[in-house]
Amino acid sequence: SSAYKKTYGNRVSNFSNPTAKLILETMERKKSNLAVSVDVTDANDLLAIIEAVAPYHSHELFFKTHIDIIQNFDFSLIEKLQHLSQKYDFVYFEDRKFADIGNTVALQYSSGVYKIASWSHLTNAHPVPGLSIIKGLSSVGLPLGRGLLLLAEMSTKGSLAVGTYTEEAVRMARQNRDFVIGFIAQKRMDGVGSSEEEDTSDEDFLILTPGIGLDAKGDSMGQQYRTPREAIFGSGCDIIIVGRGIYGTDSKAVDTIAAQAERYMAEGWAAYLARINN
Ligand code: 5FU
Repeated sequence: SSAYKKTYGNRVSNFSNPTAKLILETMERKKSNLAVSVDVTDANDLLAIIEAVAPYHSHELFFKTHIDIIQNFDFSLIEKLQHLSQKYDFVYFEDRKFADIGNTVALQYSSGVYKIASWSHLTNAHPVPGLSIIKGLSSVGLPLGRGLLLLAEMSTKGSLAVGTYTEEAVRMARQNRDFVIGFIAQKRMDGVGSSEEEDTSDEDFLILTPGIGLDAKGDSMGQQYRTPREAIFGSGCDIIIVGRGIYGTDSKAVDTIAAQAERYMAEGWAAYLARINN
């Protein structure tokens, strides 16, 4: 009954949250488990990369943003982003990594310059403040049908999110299944941190995993890469997050970016097919 062996489509009914359902349905329809992380500082580059990738292959499931690194931001960018997501049928994941008390994160999520809850289907949070952070974010996100991931692990060398910290993150999620739809993690979390009496065999969480690269092992600042196959087949993650592996470190031609996206998309999907057919 483990979600590891199930198709994405057959897992839709494991979730009540509309964003989780949307993600799984989109994966099944597009035959893709690729999230493209676009960490550029110019709004025009962000739009150009989405336009480079989305129309040709339209396999991308997510575009993951760090909206606070855009230097020429104004809210018209959000209107353009929303237009693109409707046109090309993909989902936004603002990688905000909230980490404060419930009251503060509710304001950071709803308000300020970026009004993240108004446009981003999915966002994430560090579990370090405890349940307060889920209370705060769900007060804003749940009525809008948004979803949340907890950072149960990180991809960087020496990450402190290990052991009992990871187990507590999973317990926090288990108590809030209506809003917490999964984790940023390096592996499946089935049964992690559950007591012997607890039956978690039907439990399902989406595992989005960063730190994916086919050509590099890491960067000079502690990032560590593994292949889509290691992540999806080997470790049971559901969605690969790829940034510099696709758009490079210096500006690349549109067709190069599109070809790289296609390459990661194909590797990720092949690893998923190997997993469910194994
Ligand atoms: F939570 C995490 C993590 O543990 N590792 C990450 O790399 C998030 N990330 C993000 O994924 C990071 O902020 C980047 O936006 C992205 C990875 O980008 P890369 O260019 O593929 O290394």
